[in-house]
Amino acid sequence: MLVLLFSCKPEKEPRVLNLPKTDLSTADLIPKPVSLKATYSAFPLDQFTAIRTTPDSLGFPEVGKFLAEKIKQITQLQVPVNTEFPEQESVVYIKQSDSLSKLNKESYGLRINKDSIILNAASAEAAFRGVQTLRQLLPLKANDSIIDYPVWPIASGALNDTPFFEYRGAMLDVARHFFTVEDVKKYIDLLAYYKYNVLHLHLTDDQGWRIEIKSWPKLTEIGGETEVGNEPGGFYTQEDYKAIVAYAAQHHMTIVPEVDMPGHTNAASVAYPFLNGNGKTPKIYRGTQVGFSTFDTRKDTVYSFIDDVVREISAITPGPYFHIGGDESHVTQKDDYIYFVNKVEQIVQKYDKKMIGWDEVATADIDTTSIAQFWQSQKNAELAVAKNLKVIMSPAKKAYLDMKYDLKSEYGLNWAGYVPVNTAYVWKPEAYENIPREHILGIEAPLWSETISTISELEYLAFPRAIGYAELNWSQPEQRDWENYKVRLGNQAPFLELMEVNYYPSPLIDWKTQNKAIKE
Ligand code: TNX
Repeated sequence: MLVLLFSCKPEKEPRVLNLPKTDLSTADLIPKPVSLKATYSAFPLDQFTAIRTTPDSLGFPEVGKFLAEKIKQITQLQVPVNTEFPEQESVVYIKQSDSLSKLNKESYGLRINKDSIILNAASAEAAFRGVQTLRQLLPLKANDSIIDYPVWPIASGALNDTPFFEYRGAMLDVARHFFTVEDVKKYIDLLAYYKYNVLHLHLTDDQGWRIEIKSWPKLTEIGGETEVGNEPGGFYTQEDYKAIVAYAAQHHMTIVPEVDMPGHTNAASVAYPFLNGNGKTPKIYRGTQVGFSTFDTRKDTVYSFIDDVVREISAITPGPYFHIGGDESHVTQKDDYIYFVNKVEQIVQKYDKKMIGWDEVATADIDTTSIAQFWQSQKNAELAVAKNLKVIMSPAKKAYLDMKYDLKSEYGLNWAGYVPVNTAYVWKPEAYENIPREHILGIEAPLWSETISTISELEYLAFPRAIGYAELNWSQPEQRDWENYKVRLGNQAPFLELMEVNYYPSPLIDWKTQNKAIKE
């Protein structure tokens, strides 16, 4: 009956929708935006919605298509992007704004009205961050009582947003256990939803070498075959790595490749024994001890090898960084270590990359353009600051995703203590251990893989803690609040379950789960 009535109406007659009252200020947004004002109405996302973007080559149309794809996954709606069609009634505009680009390259503003959504963004990158906010506002279930077809009402209001830290990272150790391209893509999907912009891949270690180097094929022929335990290992061909880089770029994320040296190099030395500097015959290693391997730092051939490795990886890495590791070189003499880091820094710079190293690299005479990653030693981090380096914050006690949550944790280590969900969230990265705010690029949360070998185990350790680091990285310090965060985190359960994420159902959180096992 209703359908008939509608089809008789003139085409342009506006719909009469019985939109629900909403309150944008109580939305479960993580990270929390800078400012937000509710107008208590709603934008009806439905079969008459369209997306229009700035039609230029700056990447806006791709962001529009990304949004359409994500809307389709939840609603089955095919929202057209930048196409003409007469029936559009509610439009999502994604526009470049020059005034915002003066603020910060990731700043955006969102106006949600009854018939339009306007996402103003400094850049496509900023638009992509704003699209994540929009995704978080999209109800997972349609409202069927508005009109005789499904409508997903989006709470109306206005929101302005900009990141606190510029470097919002996660690290995945694919060396101790290998993770496939598909696994890495799923991790990227989840990180991007929470506005991460960096994924650091720990590609080499004592137990395995995971990236094809064409000029040194045995690295993966031999080093790709092993991992911790008796599992089969694996490696990325350069094409695989490029696919990861491209997928990350579609999500406005940068890949940081790490080749860990001069320690953590047993797998490379097994493949090419001339590299070895610990005086022993290199043998395949499947255990989890650290600190026994080192390159020979005084051989020129070692540096020509490193030159090839850095050159090949840099050529397929569009991001600005190359991570040289540099941690736990316990069997490298101190002067050899300094000599090594200085030489490798020059190689990295020769290929136009900025060097990142674990905090020990601050003991060498490195350049101010290099970056130290604070994982354990406050002394090294302070040394980095004294040398005027920037610092990435990854203190193990707070930010290590491979630390167990508590006594009951199925996976993880505990050498830096237990890191329950509240410990991971309640700290101030901008005021930690005397490192001045101006030196801090942001938090990176490392996930070492000695105890995990599947994507589901990875998810157990990363989620929900990685969501908390997202908020510490993006939101202003005065916006962070454990009691309030806890509620928003509990409300992530339906999304995480829809994405089939095996998150740890921490008893500290009241999970709004659909999953019976967690409810009980
Ligand atoms: C220390 S953190 C390491 C890694 C281990 C990790 C385990 C760092 C720079 N080195 O080699 O995997 O602890 O938590």
